[in-house]
Amino acid sequence: MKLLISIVQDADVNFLMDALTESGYRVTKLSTTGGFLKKGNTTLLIGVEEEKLDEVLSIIEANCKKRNTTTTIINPSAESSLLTNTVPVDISVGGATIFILDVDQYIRL
Ligand code: 2BA
Repeated sequence: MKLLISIVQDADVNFLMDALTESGYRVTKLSTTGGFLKKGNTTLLIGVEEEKLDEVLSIIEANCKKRNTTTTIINPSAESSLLTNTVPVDISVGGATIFILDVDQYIRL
């Protein structure tokens, strides 16, 4: 068995969870925050048999979109004035960031 730790954008979560549960997969949703943008995102824990891994990855890919956003970062070469100290950068977020771990044991009591 594998455990997928899947970080997705909040806007994709409901569609993704519906698609996964309708296909018979069990999912746990955690509210999380990205370290770079400091904005909310969602982490899904999905335990899945190895032979179903590709199907789950396809469902995630089909439901998680790439989106562009802008943030500001500190410009280290700028003078200390607040206006010139930050620069805007364009960022592409998503579709999904997925960690796939081997599950040692899966117990439901
Ligand atoms: P955030 O950390 O808020 O990152 C949002 C987006 O900002 C990232 O999208 C990426 O495009 C950009 N970004 C992140 N760190 C950056 C950096 N040091 N320099 C320049 N750009 C940077 P995604 O790659 O799609 O990641 C979406 C979210 O997935 C992340 O939100 C974070 O919560 C999670 N994530 C991604 N990679 C991770 C990792 N290696 N470990 C833990 N969480 C990760």
